[in-house]
Amino acid sequence: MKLFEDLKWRGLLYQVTSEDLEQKLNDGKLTFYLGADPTADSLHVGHLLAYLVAKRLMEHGHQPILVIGGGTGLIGDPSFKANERQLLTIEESLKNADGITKQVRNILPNAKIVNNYDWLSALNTIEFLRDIGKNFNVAYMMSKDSVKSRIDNGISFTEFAYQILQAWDFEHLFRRYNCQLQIGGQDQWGNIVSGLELIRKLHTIEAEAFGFTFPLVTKADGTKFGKTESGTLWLDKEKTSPYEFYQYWINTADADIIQRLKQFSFLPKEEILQLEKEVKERPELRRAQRLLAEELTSLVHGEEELKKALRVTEALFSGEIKDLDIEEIEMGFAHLASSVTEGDHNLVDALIDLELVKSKREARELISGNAIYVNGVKVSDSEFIIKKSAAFGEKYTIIRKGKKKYGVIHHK
Ligand code: 629
Repeated sequence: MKLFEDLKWRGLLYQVTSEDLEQKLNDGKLTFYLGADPTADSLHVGHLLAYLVAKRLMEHGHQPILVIGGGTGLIGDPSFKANERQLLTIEESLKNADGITKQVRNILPNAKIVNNYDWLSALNTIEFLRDIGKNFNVAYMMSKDSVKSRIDNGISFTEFAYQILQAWDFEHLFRRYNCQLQIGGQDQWGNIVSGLELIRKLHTIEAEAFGFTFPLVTKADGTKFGKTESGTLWLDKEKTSPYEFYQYWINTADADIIQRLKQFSFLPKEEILQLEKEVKERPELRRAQRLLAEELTSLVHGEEELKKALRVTEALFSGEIKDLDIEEIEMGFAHLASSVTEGDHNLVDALIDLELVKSKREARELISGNAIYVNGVKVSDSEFIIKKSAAFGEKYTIIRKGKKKYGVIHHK
């Protein structure tokens, strides 16, 4: 299938700056760019979608430039943000830029990566106001949807000027690398258009430059995509373990899974249509969810981590956790209800501490009723003592109540 048609079918085209883009995209060979500001030390799944769109373009022969916003990150993009941002220190920004550069390189190993701090920090004030600022009309800048709400509620000159910097980036990349296309999520439309207009003013009105945006990812139940109980779904495995990452995708609702496969997976259309049938006929198999979870966990974390995530998933499902190693235990249980103890601990008290039972009596009943497992082994003695020496890595004792309820004892 042609690229433009494929992007459209996958729901990855929201706005395009010109009808001519269809032909350009289908022909291949454009140099295009995508930017991300180092506002945190890791990317999240919202960014992932953007880099996957870049990957699709690459696979059709287009050349990517991935901009790390070391400069713009120090200013703060106000687009669709309700409040003024807290400024990052230079150190934070550099550290964050380092972290996200590694992640970007991991997702798109062959892409060119540049940092806009390199050219934005060289810009002097007179040049900025005379040569660049003259091309921007304030009333027009204020009318953009992305900043409109902030005009009444408060916006600093710093954030207001952000769109000029992003516009200048596009012009800079156009001039230096003949970069003709910028892509981004729908929140970036205003910034992308500013760049095109600047290019036309500084070059010629016919200058061939384009932009397109992809839509915000939504869920059928109206809750926010990319959020878990513990917060944002990060790409950094220290912040979101590969197991949690895998679980997020495997738990995608049937109502959302086909859309998610279209946007996030590289499976061809025919296979996705086949899966659509399967989801309708045999939803209990969750094959579509499994395929997506495996593809993305392997892409972001690699085959080894995917294997561990699968082992942990299987162990938690079957209750057979005896053979997991300490790393896998941490992956699967670190984010669960836990209590800390020094040395050994009585099982009945542990059940109460973990709020798995309401009373000692309930605890004893469950134990004698064979409903309690310690580290994957059934315990029927209500005097049972949990020993630090028998814990996983002498650190974690995993307690299970019934089939699915877990708690963790951390031994100090
Ligand atoms: C300089 C900076 C540029 C071009 C872009 C940028 C960053 C841009 C931005 N992007 C978001 C971010 O950094 O703020 N001003 O978190 C984010 N982006 C990916 C998608 C996005 C967008 O990195 O475009 O829509 C999320 O899906 O919010 O010269």
